[in-house]
Amino acid sequence: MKSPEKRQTGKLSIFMVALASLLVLAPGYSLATDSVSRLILIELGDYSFFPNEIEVRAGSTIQLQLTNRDTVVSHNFTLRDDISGLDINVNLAAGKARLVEITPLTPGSYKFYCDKKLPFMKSHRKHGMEGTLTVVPANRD
Ligand SMILES: [Cu+2]
Repeated sequence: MKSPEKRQTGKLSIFMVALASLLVLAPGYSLATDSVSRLILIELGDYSFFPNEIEVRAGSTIQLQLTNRDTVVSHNFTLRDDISGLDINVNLAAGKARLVEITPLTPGSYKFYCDKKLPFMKSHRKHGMEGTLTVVPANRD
């Protein structure tokens, strides 16, 4: 028959195992905290993006908060690149905002633009509504 003292030790070792698993999990949680996505605010309006230059590190997740500041004109944020796999096309009616999350993996320089165009008019891109997303290698300081 087990003594009460032994049973106590049994419970304690179960507790220790539980504590150990928590400690093993802990680094995972802190990693998750480290990789919290960065929020970048981009305003669309007057045939331009502000800012129109964005730099991100390959493999990190970023959130783009896109806001159309114009009161009448619709715009969009288009970024398509077959090699990098980036494929964004977000339409924004006047005054609207949307949040887009991306994780660019391939270093490079990518053009984003507004592809809106009225018949017989220059496209918004030709008006200058264009910007650059630069993805720098993950290990660069
Ligand atoms: Cu536009």
